[in-house]
Amino acid sequence: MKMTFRWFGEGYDSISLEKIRQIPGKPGIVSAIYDVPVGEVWPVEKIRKLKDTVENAGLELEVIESVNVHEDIKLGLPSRDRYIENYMQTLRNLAKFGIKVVCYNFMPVFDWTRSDLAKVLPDGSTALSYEEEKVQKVDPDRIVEEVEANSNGFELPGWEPERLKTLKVLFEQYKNVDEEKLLENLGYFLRAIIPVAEEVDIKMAIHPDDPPWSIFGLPRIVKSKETLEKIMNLVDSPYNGITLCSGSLGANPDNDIPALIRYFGAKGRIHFGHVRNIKIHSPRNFDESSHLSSDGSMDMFEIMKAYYDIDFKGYIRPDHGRMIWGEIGRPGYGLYDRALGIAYLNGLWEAIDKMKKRYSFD
Ligand code: DNO
Ligand code: MN
Repeated sequence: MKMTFRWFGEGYDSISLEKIRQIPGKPGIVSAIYDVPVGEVWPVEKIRKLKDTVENAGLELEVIESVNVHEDIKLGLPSRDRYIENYMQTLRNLAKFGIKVVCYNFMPVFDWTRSDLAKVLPDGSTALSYEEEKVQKVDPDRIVEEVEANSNGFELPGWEPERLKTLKVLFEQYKNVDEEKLLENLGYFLRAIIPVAEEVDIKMAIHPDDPPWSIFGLPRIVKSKETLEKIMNLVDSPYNGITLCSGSLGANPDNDIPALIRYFGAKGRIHFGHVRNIKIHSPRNFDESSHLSSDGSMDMFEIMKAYYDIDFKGYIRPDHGRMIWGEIGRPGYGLYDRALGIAYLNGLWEAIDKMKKRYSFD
């Protein structure tokens, strides 16, 4: 297991690499390039600059999260071929700089969705939170106005002001795309890019839908064991793999996270683990909690043990954290709570390792 930390890059993240370097165990960096429009090729010079910045700070960059997929690919429009070509070129460019894993998602229109980006928890910290009732109240035909009204003054990924203008058109286009069609479009994309991924030795790792059920009437295809299995079968290659996000999949209690890790891990399909906890209050209502098992609904020990038992050699990162100790910044991506998450996950790992090796516990 290689522990990592997500960093949004110079000018996009208020947390410096110098601070990240002081997190116990010195995690590797997970990052991306943000000033290239989705669908265009990531230029070699920009990748080199990112790689150099990270390495000059004494850190490693082997994981990209995310190379986003252009909406035309998800919609299956004729223009997708150009964007797929570009995606393949981006993979080739990334490979030149030693990138080993590329995380991506296939969620229509939005990345993760929450109804509150700064819910105040009883201890005074704030967390991302999801309430189904609030989300259901959003009328897809009034999506721009509704999203603006609900966003609490923050921006969610995919909710950028300039993109809001195109939302109505996108929603119209998705009326012709059901889950079957979306899966077909993912298959088309994977059949094109996986041979390139194999050639340049980059493992593709799809991130689950967050939350793992349909919102705003849009199709969702990465939400359970069955759907992941279908995706793995689209192209039977270890390069067609998964980012197993415990907080995303775990929002549906039917998803047994340790069992999923063991199942897809045994097949060599998990390349990246997002390990975080959430507190489920009632079906489809949850807050993101600290990483500690007793603060949420996930058994983090069992999750780490599953990774240990499959002899996981991929990358792990804590996922969203709360905002604590007065920190302000990008919701879900503060320094303190995620650094605590790393210390805790590393602690679990060390304990499991020593119990097994020294005392032969199972
Ligand atoms: C949520 C986060 C996501 C993730 C993207 C991957 O759990 O990990 O924002 O980065 O969906 O493409
Ligand atoms: Mn995640």
